[in-house]
Amino acid sequence: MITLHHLDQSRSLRIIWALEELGLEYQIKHYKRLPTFAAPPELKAVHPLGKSPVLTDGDLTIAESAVILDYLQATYDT
Ligand SMILES: N[C@@H](CCC(=O)N[C@@H](CS)C(=O)NCC(=O)O)C(=O)O
Repeated sequence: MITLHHLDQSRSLRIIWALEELGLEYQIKHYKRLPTFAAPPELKAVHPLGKSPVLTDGDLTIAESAVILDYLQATYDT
């Protein structure tokens, strides 16, 4: 199962767009920004810098929006 670690008001929206365009099944783990607009500390459990987006696909974990988009296209775009 694909899981997108999605932060409010972030470039993670690009990944949702790609997942929808590719017609993939996925789940979203949603993180709300703190009042300071920083990401919440829970995001550090999936990314050492606490940044979003992060995508997991089975045992694979990928950070960086451009790399995630490349991965989705290379793996799932027929
Ligand atoms: N180069 C990274 C940038 C990741 C990044 O800076 N994400 C921002 C949201 S667009 C973030 O997580 N900000 C929260 C924070 O730094 O506390 C990418 O394209 O994925």
